[in-house]
Amino acid sequence: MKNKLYQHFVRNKQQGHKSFAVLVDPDKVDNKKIEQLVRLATDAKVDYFLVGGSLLTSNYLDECIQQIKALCNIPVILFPGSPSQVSKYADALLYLSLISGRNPELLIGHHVVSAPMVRKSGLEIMPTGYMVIDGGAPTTVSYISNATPIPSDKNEIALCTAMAGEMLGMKLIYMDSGSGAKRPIPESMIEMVASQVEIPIIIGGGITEPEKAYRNCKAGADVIVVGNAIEKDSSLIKELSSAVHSTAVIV
Ligand code: 1GP
Repeated sequence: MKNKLYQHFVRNKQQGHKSFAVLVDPDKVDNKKIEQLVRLATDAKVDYFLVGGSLLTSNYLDECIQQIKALCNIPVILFPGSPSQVSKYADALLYLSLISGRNPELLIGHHVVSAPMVRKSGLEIMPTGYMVIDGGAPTTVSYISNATPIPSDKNEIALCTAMAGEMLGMKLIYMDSGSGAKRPIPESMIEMVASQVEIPIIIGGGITEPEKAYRNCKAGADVIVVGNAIEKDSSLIKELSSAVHSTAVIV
């Protein structure tokens, strides 16, 4: 099985390098917007594009990825909201299991149904323990997943969930307060999880300021994901990316 990108994640973690990922929702872009986004992302040395959404209504996923790949070498990682969001044009797939919820379909059901298709895609598969954290108001992911998010002040629940995910063999932990969350994940929660989990940790949801991205990295995040804030103001890419990359960590 391919694991080139994952090795990259692990190496970065070992060396204390933090990464910045831009989330692209195919429903919210067109070829022109992608061209602009790719230009800004290349200039800002963005590490990854994540592509997907909790709910996609357009049929633009394949074309969107092909367009990004034609314009740059930034790896494209699928962040699928459903099994239909698998595209062979991407480099890798976050194979998400919603370990913070108790919805069997999102823990294993969808995976069983889509396994042959996922295998056939030839994508690099990254088994990811996906944890939704309460972001102050219902988000698309909390509604669609039909699963209760982890309360944002229950650091121990987050820690035990992430530990269980790691021991079950997940290769990444993605803690997400949902796209456009009112409140991003508190640093204290990131710090607690990072103190006892060795696999790379992705943090996203409601991050709008470079300072918050920086503090999250200091707390132990390995990859910061921003979507919504960049959709509103794409010039933020540069500041967010510099803030993440400026995090000096002694390892
Ligand atoms: C959502 O973590 C991602 O799943 C990014 O969230 O769109 O709020 O940046 P935002």
